[in-house]
Amino acid sequence: MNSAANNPLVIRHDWTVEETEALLRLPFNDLLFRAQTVHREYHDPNAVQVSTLLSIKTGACPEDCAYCPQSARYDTGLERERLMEVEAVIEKAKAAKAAGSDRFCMGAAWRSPKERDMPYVLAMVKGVKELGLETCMTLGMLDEGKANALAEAGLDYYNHNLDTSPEFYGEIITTRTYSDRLNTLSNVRNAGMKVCSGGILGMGESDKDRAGLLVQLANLPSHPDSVPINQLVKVAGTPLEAQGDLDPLDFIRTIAVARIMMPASHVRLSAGREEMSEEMQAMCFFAGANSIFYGECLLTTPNPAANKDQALFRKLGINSEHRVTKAPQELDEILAVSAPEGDLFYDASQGSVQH
Ligand code: SAM
Ligand code: DTB
Ligand code: SF4
Repeated sequence: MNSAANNPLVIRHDWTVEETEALLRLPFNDLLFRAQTVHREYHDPNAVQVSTLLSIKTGACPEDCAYCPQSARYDTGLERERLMEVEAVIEKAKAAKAAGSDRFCMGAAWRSPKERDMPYVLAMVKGVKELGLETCMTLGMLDEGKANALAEAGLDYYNHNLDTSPEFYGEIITTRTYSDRLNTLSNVRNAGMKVCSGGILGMGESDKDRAGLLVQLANLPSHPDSVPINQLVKVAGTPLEAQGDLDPLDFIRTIAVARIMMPASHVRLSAGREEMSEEMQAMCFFAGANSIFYGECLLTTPNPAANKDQALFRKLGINSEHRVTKAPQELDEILAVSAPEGDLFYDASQGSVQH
């Protein structure tokens, strides 16, 4: 091991699968202590970034991702929908902002966006950005041209997950390769957008596969700004519908190791929260998760209701991140456009719920 490997606070890009597996196997308390120590060096321990998802084009996807309710190959009873109208997307973004979200993520069930879709998608980016929200999209694979067009329109983040280790990947998806995914991430990075990339746990992968995924993410030329860790949502009709349950402690361990390996990134406790207890989510935050999807729906499956998340934040003394990072006049603007009847997130520094 070199000296950088001995300093847990250094940003590294030379992780090995073996040392990552060793981190995953640490005694639980040692692992969580280490993750929390790193977390506090790089982040406010009581701030969580809040994103809202919207499916702008649902179902009938040509890909065969074994976890996905939107693949045309599986009968999941999902009603397919065309690309939404730009105005309807802006209305949803306004509602997300009023509910206290600070990033709006738009997802499409595409292999990659078609040329004819681009004008609409670019108009969505511009319109959502004008509301003062951060923008994120996940539209499938991007070539250089489309990545540049999205960046020029002002898209802040692009989500494209590696999903699992290179070794396990072929068990889950056959219609696009691991290097296709790495190429898209490289096009996104080169276009100057922030990268959001992570994976899914609970698909039958081994500890070594979890380590393999984290190594791929942490050894990218720069760490993804945002790392979503999803727990598989088992959807009837998909090949993974009867997959056995993941041990919650293994999920928390993986969050902790992601935090240690990518100290400055936002690690998102993503899909699967609907099945998690408050205690488990609290453990995930302690292990270093500092971002969530907020709002009653992920893309097509349920997520905890907004008031449940507000109550959880209040119990844990957690603030939505924009409250602590935005300049005071910006915060005033946010409060001014918020629906007066809706509780915003608890502001722990004030000790009361903000209206
Ligand atoms: N079609 C685009 C793509 O695959 O890049 C964008 C949308 S896709 C639904 C975005 C991500 O959602 C997937 O890469 C996967 O990691 C996650 N996802 C999809 N279905 C899921 C499920 N049932 N449980 C957990 N995560 C899921
Ligand atoms: C990510 O990693 N998780 C989100 C987002 N990126 C696009 C999607 C989760 C989807 C869960 C299944 C569904 O709701 O369709
Ligand atoms: Fe299509 Fe994306 Fe679902 Fe795969 S994850 S089937 S690419 S929508």
